Amino acid sequence: MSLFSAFLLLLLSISKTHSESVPSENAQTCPVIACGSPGLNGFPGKDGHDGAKGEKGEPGQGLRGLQGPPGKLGPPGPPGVPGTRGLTGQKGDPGVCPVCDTSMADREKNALRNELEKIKKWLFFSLGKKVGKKFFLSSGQQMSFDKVKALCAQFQGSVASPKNAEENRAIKNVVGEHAFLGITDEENEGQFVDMEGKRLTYTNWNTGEPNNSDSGEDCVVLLSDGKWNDIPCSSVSKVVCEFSV
Ligand code: MMA
Ligand code: CA
Repeated sequence: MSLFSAFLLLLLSISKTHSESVPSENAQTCPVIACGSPGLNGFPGKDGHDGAKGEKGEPGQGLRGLQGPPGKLGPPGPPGVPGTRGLTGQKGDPGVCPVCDTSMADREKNALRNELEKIKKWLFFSLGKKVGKKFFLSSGQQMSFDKVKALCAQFQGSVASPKNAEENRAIKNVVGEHAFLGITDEENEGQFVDMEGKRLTYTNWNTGEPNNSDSGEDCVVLLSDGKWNDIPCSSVSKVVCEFSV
């Protein structure tokens, strides 16, 4: 008998002995076969399959995480209420309008002004009696002082009243002979004033004048040499008016 055969025979005998010694489920109820003592516990069985997934647990109580990065920029909000009115700015420079209607009116005004200046120059050239901003003119008539005053006023002028030697000379050149000046002492005897009532700052009295001859000389005339003499206001003399240019 080979060694292999002997091993098989041994296995077979062990298996037979074991099947006889292990009690069946009906072993206790078996009335004939006497029960043996219980066998030893077998080895634990294999692990079972995974069970069904459990329900979601309660939130954890772990530590709070770090603050995340800032979110995206939101949409712009609605406009705010209007602010209070600012301070008024400085006046701007005058505008230029080379094509509009007002420029036409301005051009016409300028043309008229230029024409007027030209005519004035002809007058000054012809009569040659302009001094500074004063222009002296005579009507060539002779009349009392009150009438001279009225006539000059009628033409937006006043009786010639020299404020300096140049003006005095200009008046003399206008008339050449006795002309009333816009100077009187009708208000206060001996206190000569101009047509605005102002004290004189320039005088050119003839020698011995003013003498208020016969106590009735409150007006003044320019003599042919340019000197002054006081005479009665009722006497007649040449008209010379002064106009502002
Ligand atoms: C003289 C002289 C003047 C006076 C006149 C009045 C000729 O001049 O006295 O002062 O005003 O006479 O006619
Ligand atoms: Ca006199």
